[in-house]
Amino acid sequence: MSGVVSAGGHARPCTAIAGTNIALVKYWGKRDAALNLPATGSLSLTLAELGTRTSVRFVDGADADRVTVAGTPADARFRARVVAFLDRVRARAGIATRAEVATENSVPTASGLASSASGFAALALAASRAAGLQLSHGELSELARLGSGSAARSIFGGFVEMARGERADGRDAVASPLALRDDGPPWDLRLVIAITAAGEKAEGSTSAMDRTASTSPFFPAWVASVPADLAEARAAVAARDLPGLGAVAERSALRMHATALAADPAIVYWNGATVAAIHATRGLRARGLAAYFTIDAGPHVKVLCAAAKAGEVAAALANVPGVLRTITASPGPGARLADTHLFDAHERSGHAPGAHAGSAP
Ligand code: 2P0
Repeated sequence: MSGVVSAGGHARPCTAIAGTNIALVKYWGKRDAALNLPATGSLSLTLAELGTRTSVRFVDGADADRVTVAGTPADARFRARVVAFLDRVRARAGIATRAEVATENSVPTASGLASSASGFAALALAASRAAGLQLSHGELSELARLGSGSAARSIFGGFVEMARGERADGRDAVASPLALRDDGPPWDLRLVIAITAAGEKAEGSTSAMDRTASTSPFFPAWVASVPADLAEARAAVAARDLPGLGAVAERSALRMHATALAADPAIVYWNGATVAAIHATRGLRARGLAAYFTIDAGPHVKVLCAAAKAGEVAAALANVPGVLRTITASPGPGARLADTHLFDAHERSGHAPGAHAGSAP
């Protein structure tokens, strides 16, 4: 296919925005590494404020892919991941043209929250469109999954369920949005994130989940436990039942970390402030405030609560020794196209806009 490249050599740029997502029923472990197929399903909430904007254009005659992050050339590891992903898009579109990719994260620098979920969701949408492909949401989710398992969920907004799938080719390992009952009360939720350390996480999820699967004696029990958690979480979302959803979320996060702690060598993502924030959240609950924590592959603690209680939760977490700051995020939409291309901004100003920074996809 050659129609994507104009006579001037630069194809029409496509830009996509995606929010990151936080799993309330966790994904931890793969059933196939090559196709990045999860060992279990998962269930998440897509966020509005924390995400990625990515612009892609295919450039006729270019001899290599060019990848920038916040206006600066990407490091070799990140670039290799993006190039491998572009290769999949090119193969699907039947083109060989190299691309320019400009990406930036709306995540505070050094917060450790820069996300491959929003990164590969935005890249899947922007790169496929720039290559002339019109993929369905399900196809985009499948494509995003090949970049990062959690990215499959960020194609959709709000509550999202990722299917484990049964097929060897992964066509059914895709996410889909969870519907809320139309006749229910408004469900205005927030996620208050307690930042408990600066900088990158200790070990990336991919290697940590692989080691958990191959060495943790608890891994089979973890995998067996997830379908019941998914069913319970799905029902709690449908019923807008915050205590019900929160109870599953805490259980899922603790079981995920328990199975990782039992790997050899052990995977310990928590620090002292992580544990203190867990206790603070339980303390809020003992005083009647419905707040529920989850923890990902890092030391930060993310607390789900009603929007009206987010200020109180943030204040309580900010008082926990070792908590550096809090960020309050709202539920957000799925991946979407945008009109403002990063190339234009970077070419005009010579540098990235200061409001966006980050170091991961
Ligand atoms: C999740 N995490 O469900 C879980 C919980 C972290 C803890 O998905 O190897 O970057 O690229 O598929 O998606 C982070 O792992 O891993 C993750 P890969 P990914 O959100």
